[in-house]
Amino acid sequence: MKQQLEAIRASAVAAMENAADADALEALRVQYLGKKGELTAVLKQMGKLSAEERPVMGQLANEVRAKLEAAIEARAGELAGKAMAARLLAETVDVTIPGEAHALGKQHPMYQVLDEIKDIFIGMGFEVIEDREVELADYNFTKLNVEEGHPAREWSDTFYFTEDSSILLRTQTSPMQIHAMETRSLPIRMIAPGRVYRKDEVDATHSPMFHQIEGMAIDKGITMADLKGTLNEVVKSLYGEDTVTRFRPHHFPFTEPSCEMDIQCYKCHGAGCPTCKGEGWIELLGAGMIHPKVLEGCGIDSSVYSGWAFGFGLERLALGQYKISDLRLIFENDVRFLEQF
Ligand code: 2NM
Repeated sequence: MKQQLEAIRASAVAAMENAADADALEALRVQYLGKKGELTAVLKQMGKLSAEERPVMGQLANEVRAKLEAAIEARAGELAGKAMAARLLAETVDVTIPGEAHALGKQHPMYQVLDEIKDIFIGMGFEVIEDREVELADYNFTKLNVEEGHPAREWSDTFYFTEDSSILLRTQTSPMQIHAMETRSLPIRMIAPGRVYRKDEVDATHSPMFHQIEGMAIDKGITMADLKGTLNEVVKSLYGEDTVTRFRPHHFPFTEPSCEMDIQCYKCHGAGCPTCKGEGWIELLGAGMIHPKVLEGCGIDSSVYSGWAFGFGLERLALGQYKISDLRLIFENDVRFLEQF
């Protein structure tokens, strides 16, 4: 029995010292110390020993057991250390590597202009209203006094969704003003900025999608003097206190009377230069007194209320303001272009 115990000790300790991993070590523990293990099997034969031999063998067996347990513990510690070292190596973070630089975006120049315009109108008590881009032809045309058969309603100019020409991508932001007239209580002071769509080929001055900003004021006793006074103030806020303006008669179906507003060229002050193409004046926007038919169509009594309205293209304004020569640059979103503003 002594030789058996010595043999177990020698082979078990050698095997444990070389156990490849925690699983192998556990298998060895079961093999030697488990209920059906080799050491346990030897101990079960103790009963056959004489009274003198039994305590001697008992002591030796306990020594062997202690030796095996110590070998398991020692190897487990070694294996854990190795595993930790491998993990540290695998998960090493070099805190001295410089961080990744993330490029910061910037507001698009056209939206910078839009924000400036919004701020000016908000300061004058106007609300900013945005609405749907898919519209009924009724709201985009008919209620604006653009009757069926009007050239602006041609299929060649407008993106229609239906064969009967009743649903379309709005060609102007005015339908927002119609919705406001129908749903809001008076008085109304609002501006309506947003995308509009027309079937235009892309070139330096055209795009099938562009931005408009329209606005209006409706109340009792509103006159053309309010239109001129308000728009003059807006333009002075945008281009400077000494900006000179002029109003020319024009025609729009939705306003009567209608006008166009020019500013005297901020570059040459009227003398004529490349900026104003020799004109001395720069065309800025269209405006007018809202047609009584438009007011009545929205349920507003035109014998009590009157209003003025205006509209202009935002891209054209931004192009002029930043001296950008090609509309396409506005939409390409090339960072090298956008960074310049
Ligand atoms: C323009 C020029 C003149 C305009 C009129 C209306 C409405 F809905 F009140 F009738 N909205 N926008 C208007 C007037 C738009 O754009 C060149």
